[in-house]
Amino acid sequence: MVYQLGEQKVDFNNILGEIKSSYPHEDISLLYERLNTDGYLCLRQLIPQSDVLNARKIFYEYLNNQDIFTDDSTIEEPRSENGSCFFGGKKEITHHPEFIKILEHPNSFDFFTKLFEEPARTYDYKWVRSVGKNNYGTEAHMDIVYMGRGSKNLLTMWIPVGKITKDNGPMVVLDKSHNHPKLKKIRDTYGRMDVDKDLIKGGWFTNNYSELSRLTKTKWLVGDYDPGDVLIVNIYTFHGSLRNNSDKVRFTCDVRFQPESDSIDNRWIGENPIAHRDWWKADKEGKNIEIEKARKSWGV
Ligand SMILES: O=C(O)CCC(=O)C(=O)O
Repeated sequence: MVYQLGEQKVDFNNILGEIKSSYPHEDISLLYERLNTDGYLCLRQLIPQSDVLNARKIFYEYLNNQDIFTDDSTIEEPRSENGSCFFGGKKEITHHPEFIKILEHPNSFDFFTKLFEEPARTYDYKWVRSVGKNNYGTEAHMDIVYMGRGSKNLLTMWIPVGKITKDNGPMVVLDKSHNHPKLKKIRDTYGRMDVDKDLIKGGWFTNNYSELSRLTKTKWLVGDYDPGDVLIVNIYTFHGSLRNNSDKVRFTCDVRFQPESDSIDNRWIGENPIAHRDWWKADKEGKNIEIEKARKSWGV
């Protein structure tokens, strides 16, 4: 089967691999080890399926009210000519009680409290996304460049809002990339960048995923997801998304967790977080610089 990763068409066995599954009932020290070794955890059935499907219903109705879908759409198979919408910080959807239920589920707090060996805290800001056909969620990046002013123990949790198969454009993670020795120079340059200060367009490192798999000799891992499954990544783990090769719109949301006693990136907390205010303003004014130019100056 052929997939599209960034600008490239790729054979599954070429630079893609199957993601390793983990389960919430496994021993927490084992899961901690696995996260630290692989840079990610694909936790199956962390959140009750019924809660995820309730959020899906709300999101479907919300988008349907904006005439996003074609007439033959159903909640199981939403179709659209241009179904990609980014709802970062859009509280009418991110803070809808059915979304908050899955974004801040007690099962997640229990899990992260065990993992951190102390109470867990989450940003007030949340992200909800839909991705239409022929489109993709993100290019290859590390989350530190967007949220690196606080805890370095911050973890991203990506939540499929419904079933997501490989042809529906799921997230991909570069195996063991969070501390890979071949990526040290990239961590020491790109990984120290702050999009709101350095004003780099997009913030993505590359849309050429194979340059990173060639450099590290590791694969981009991907899976098929049922409602209730989640993917957790370290802030230095390279991740991105497969292109949505299906005609079904992909629904997801993402949320951050960190140890409560660690310092927190204040762009993401409070009633109305400032988020990327400075970066977005610079973008409107055409002041953000291209990543290619920044990479040249960093020598990576
Ligand atoms: O939704 C996606 O495919 C990627 C999301 C992502 O990059 C993130 O949550 O940090």
